[in-house]
Amino acid sequence: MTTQDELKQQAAQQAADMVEPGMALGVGTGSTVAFFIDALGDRNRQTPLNLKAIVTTSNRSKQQLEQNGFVVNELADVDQLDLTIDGADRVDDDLNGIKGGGAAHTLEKNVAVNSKKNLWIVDESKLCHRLGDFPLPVEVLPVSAKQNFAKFEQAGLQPAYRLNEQGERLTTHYGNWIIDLHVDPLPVPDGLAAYLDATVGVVEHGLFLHLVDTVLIAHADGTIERR
Ligand code: ABF
Repeated sequence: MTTQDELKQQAAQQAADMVEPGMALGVGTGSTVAFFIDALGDRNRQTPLNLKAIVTTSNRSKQQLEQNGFVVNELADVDQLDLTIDGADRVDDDLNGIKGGGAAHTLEKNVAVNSKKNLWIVDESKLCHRLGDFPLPVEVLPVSAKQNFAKFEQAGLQPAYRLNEQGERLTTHYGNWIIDLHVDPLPVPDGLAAYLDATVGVVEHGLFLHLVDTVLIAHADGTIERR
């Protein structure tokens, strides 16, 4: 039987094969991306890819890239990325997704929008027809979190602060808090995204709409589907 990790690994391997020499590459975060980084390292050791730049979205990925012999750049050092490879928490039928289960979606979105192409690698457990069964993460400034929370509550978005292992509000890399919204299904993702984009105090939300070009999906039967 193919385990979920083996499925992720197969999709990650295919993604590594899609990286072209000399690219400026974005690399995301998560357990699937971890397999991708090792596969990319193997490929680079066999035949150097001479990547122009590599930007990543977490310290964990950065460390793993460096262990694989890559030099990691900051987004600020790069004009534009050619391709970004990342995972996702949910992907719907239109290739829209939710990210931010690891509270890193602000940097993930900044990397994604500054990349000519975006590729996600997921196993089939991430697929859904409509977004909503995974809570929607919203990173907010602590200074106005109370008012934002109340506004989300009034709008029927069922907000909840994300907590850390100590039961305190989880603080993001940028010193902000995460409010998870619970609306299943999300009736109009574009409308909700526009509402959140227009809400002062919201730093970034985890709706990634019309951003991804290709998704590699590892199915339980061992096939990799490309959408
Ligand atoms: C989340 O986890 C995402 O933003 C990330 O890309 C995703 C995928 O992780 P995994 O591959 O472990 O499911 O935080």
